[in-house]
Amino acid sequence: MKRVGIVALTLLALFVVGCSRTKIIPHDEAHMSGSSFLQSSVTVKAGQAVKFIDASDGAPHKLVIGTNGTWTATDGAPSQLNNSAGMSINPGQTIDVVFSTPGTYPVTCTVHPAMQLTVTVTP
Ligand SMILES: [Cu+2]
Repeated sequence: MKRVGIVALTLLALFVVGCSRTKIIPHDEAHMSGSSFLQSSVTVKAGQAVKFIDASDGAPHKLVIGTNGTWTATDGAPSQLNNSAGMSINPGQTIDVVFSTPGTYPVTCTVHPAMQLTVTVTP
């Protein structure tokens, strides 16, 4: 019985260490640093919001639907991102953007053209 307890404790310790080392990003969050997205893709269901999160030590971004810093008009994309001016997001800010139409949407930043994120919207 003592042995089982030791094994359980060891497994629990490994689990805690593993969790603290792995930074798990929720599937609906798009994190940004000063000049990049911290992940390449994000997935939500139609009608759900993607949380765009600019780190507190990040930079102002202007996000648009498109690639290489250039907006591409895209049917079904959220209006905040589907225009040439883009959506401004500042350090420390989080903005929810609802994607209502299933599809695959590239998101880039007009300030930092290398920034690229793929938003997948499932039915
Ligand atoms: Cu940017």
